[in-house]
Amino acid sequence: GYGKDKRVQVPKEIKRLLPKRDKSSHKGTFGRVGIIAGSMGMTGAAYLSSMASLRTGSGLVYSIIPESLKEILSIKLTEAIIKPVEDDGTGHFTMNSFRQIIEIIEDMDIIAIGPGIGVDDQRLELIRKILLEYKKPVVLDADGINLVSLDPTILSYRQGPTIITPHPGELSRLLGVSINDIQKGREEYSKFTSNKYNTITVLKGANTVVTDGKEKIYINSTGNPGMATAGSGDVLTGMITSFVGQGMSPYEGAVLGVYCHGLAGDLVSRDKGEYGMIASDILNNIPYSIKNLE
Ligand code: NPW
Ligand code: AMP
Ligand code: MG
Repeated sequence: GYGKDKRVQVPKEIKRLLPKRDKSSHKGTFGRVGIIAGSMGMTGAAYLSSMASLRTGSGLVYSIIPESLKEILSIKLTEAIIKPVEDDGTGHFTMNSFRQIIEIIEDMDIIAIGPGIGVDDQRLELIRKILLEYKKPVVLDADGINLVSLDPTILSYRQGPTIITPHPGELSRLLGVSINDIQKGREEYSKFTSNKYNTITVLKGANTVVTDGKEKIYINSTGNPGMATAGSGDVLTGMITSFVGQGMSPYEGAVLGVYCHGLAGDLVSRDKGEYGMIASDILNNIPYSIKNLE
């Protein structure tokens, strides 16, 4: 059968990271996650990250989006709860989105912020206020990283854990170091970022690095170049957010997210090869990926 072709050996150090599910658990047990994502033209980023959280086992996923996008995303997202917030009229978050967002995320165990939100001054002020007010774990990705790069001191004031998931281009913007230099010192720049900004850092690309900047560092072995495709990182964001929202520590949730995301990509590659792989294929293989650890 289909599921049987998806079996692989997983190292026991990875397997033991996946929490066992208690028989008496209910959806509240598996975390409420808030995904702040999307803008006009980038509804896919909100779709992929929200669905990835659901596919990774979150009990409740709240997709917090600019209100102009609510019709399209209500159709695309069946299981996520849609939380449209006031936008600028063109499908982008503004400062005016703040009051509603902060009220919604009060009840969340974790938020992700950034996929496909775009960059401007209004959104810089918005993310500054959210990161200051919200004290629980945050996964910061994509335009969330690009915004914070305009004033990195924002990160220094954060209370509560931050997991940052840059690709080399995004880390280059944050640190003001060339992509070339970052690629030549991936582990060193990842540790530097964690120490400077008090983050768990996930530097993406072949052999993704995860580190707390202190004694913990993990170099990933799963994944393949077929994953260099639009939206692939948005899927990872949803996965890490989900694992940490289910109670894993930020570091272990990031490691497990990175491992299972790469494995999902490897399962796609076995089946379809690398050329035709799209992010939705990775998303749809999350269950088969995680099943190898259950
Ligand atoms: P180059 O020039 O290609 O060689 P951006 P983005 C570099 C959303 N999306 N190794 C790259 O280098 C995202 O969530 C929405 C080395 C270039 O300089 C974001 O919010 C989609 N270099 C937003 O779009 C689908 C690397 O980084 C720069 C590298 C913009 O995100 C697509 C590009 O970075 C997308 O996910 C590597 N491994 N990886 C949707 N359907 O809604 C990247 N670079 O300008 O931040 O652009 O990553 O596309
Ligand atoms: P993003 O650039 O944000 O869409 O993220 C791309 C995702 O695909 C990250 O998780 C990368 O680690 C992964 N990826 C991209 N290229 C490769 C590669 N050559 N080998 C393994 N993983 C890759
Ligand atoms: Mg990305």
